[in-house]
Amino acid sequence: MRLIHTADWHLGQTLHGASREYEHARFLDWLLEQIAEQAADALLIAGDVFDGQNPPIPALAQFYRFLARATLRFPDLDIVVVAGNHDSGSRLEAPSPLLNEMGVRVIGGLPCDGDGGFDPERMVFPLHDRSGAVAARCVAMPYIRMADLPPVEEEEGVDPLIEGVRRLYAAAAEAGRRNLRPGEALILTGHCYMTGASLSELSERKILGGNQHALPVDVFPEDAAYVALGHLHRAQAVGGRETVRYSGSPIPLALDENAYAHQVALVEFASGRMVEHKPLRVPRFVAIHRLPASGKAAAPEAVLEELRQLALDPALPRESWPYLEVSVDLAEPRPALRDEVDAVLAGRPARLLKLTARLTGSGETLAEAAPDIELAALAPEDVFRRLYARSHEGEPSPALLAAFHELVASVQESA
Ligand SMILES: [Mn+2]
Repeated sequence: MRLIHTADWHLGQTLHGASREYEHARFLDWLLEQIAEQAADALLIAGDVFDGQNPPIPALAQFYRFLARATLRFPDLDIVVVAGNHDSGSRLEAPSPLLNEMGVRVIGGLPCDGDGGFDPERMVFPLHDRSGAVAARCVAMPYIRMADLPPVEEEEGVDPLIEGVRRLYAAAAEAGRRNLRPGEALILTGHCYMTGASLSELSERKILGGNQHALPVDVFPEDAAYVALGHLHRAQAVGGRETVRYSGSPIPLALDENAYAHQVALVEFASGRMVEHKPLRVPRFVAIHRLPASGKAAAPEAVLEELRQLALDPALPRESWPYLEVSVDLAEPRPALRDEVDAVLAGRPARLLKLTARLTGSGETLAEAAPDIELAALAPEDVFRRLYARSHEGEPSPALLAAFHELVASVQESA
């Protein structure tokens, strides 16, 4: 049995104002081809299908169009989807009556029995191999919210939050085991933050009580043949267990994720065990260029020159023009910097997403720079010079000082 594990699509995302719809469309086309080429029997989507609780209409259309194409083209493909912290679990689950008929299982929140208690049986789904035989039982655990956790009695050295998650996984895995026949693999999903994992600061929101509540890998029972995780955008195994993995996101969701090897995971099982794990690299449909390419901060002239020299492909259609992030160190004011960058890019096939000017002054506030001086004892020009030194190096130019005095005079006149 071969499954494709993916997560963190974040359909509907915008990156510094740029729509990702084109990249997502290309990824979903590519994924359909991979399902065919790799002869996958199952597809697991481990949360954060959408970027927000109320996804934009094109994102909803994209998801359902994908499911329709996948189920039409691969009628025997088992598809399991769980909600992540970005998704609205109930919104994701709402079309379940239709999706179930198509062989798509969606778990948005912990399933309950008639009395409102946790009913893990309802989150266990069979995964079939090519012959149609059950090869695995997938325990589809979605993102766990604080309110989902069972009450845990106070005990020395026991973190009630981690213990609560552990008990939920234990109950869920037990439900999986009750269904398991010899030779079948026990597969779990999860959307959570694990200890010892590396993350991007910008786009992976800390979840479930924050970073201090990262989960230890032993919340997942040892007899799980595979744990398909979502939430972190960098593909990685967790806690030294090769069978507990984040698939990572298929596209970079922040500029600093540019260097990640974005992929989906092809995982093969035989006789109830994982026998192979293979990353399938997702092609990059839109390039990201971060300048300076050296990663070292540089002055505006150097960065503008690098931007001038940047090789760009004029044959690219607009939707695949590369994204640019430009960072400049500013030792003195340069109010026209944005215009200068725009001028270098005018008529060229690239999209500037982010321009960062880092001021190289002392960074000290007035109180830090002169703790013993009363503000009233300073002349306006002294205050101005200290403000200048906070942001910039050297002395303000005579023209800037003259403009400042003109401004002071006009304020005093009107007062
Ligand atoms: Mn997430």
